[in-house]
Amino acid sequence: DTRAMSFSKRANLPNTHPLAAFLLHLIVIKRTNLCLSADVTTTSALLNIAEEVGDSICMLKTHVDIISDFGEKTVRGLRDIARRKRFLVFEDRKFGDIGSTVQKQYTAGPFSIVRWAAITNAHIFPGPAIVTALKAAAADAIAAFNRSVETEISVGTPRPSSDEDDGSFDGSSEGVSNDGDTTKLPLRKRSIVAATTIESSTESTTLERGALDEATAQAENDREKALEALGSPPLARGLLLLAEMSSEGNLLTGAYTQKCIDIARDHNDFVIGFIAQHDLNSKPGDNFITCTPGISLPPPGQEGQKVSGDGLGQQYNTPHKAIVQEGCDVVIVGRGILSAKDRAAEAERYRREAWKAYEERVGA
Ligand code: 5BU
Repeated sequence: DTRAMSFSKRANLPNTHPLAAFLLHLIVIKRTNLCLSADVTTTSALLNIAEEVGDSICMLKTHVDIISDFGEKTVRGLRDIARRKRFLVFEDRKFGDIGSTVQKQYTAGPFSIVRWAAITNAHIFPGPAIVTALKAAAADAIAAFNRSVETEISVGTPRPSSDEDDGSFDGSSEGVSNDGDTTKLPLRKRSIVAATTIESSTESTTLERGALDEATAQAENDREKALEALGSPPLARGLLLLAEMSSEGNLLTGAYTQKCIDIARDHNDFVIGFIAQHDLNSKPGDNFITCTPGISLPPPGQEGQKVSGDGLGQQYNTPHKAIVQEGCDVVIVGRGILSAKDRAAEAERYRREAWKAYEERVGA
């Protein structure tokens, strides 16, 4: 039963996707199961909020199609902050089309999501091919990137040392072209590791896990050391399936939700979890991470007050209800934090509440 299990234990269960394992360890070390929904409309607003609340979150969720000046500056800026503040980037793209189209939407166009978002999400109403198509596109992008790095290594092009590995990669949708621009290849060391990981995943993950266990054990005493031991995120991509929604009258229920779980089980080498309103792990071996939007707290000093909705269909629950009663793992908060006067302090308040609820659930 994953509900009663600590995140570190879950990180070490067999068949845990490397990115999921990384996220679970990161959550434990930073003591945060909070994801910020950074629903802002300019690059500077995005980078400002990421900087302000980065220490309090494990994940930052974007809607890049609302950013009016999205570009290289957005990607690089976010990557730098994520690397420094230690969180994963999740693009809330909600893919929902035939396989061929979602591959292009994932890897091409102005956003090239696969380049910079470790995690994205998809609806399953088009059928399971949406998952296999996105999985194949992610694998291709990573393989193309690794090939270009290998070429580069064999040619012996020197690399700028400031560009360290961080699980993101620059370059075109077809991967990185070896056009001599070394600034486009920020991931040399990690990609060599990742190539090994992809080919012989059992060996390398076992090795890595020993180190990670030590890292999480150290977290209580020395967060910085633990984060250092955790290292960079793996060069891997993960998908969340939309199993349930928070909005009033939504149709993601019953048999539809069940189908989503079946598809996730069939592809747990790519699907790391769900967007859902309650924990959907039910079979032995299930270890999906439940990420839950529609979360809000009454303002400080008005603790008894109920938070209901936004007048546009959104419905809210408290972190305690989502995590303790419903068994959710990561709570996603947008306006609750974004509209606060002191956003860093408010993010900390949400982090504390969500972490306390997790500790209560697992009996820590
Ligand atoms: P809010 O400001 O905390 O209400 O923002 C919630 C975010 O989560 C927002 O970006 C939505 O697009 C997103 N969301 C949601 O609210 N409910 C859902 O069921 C899904 C996504 Br799926």
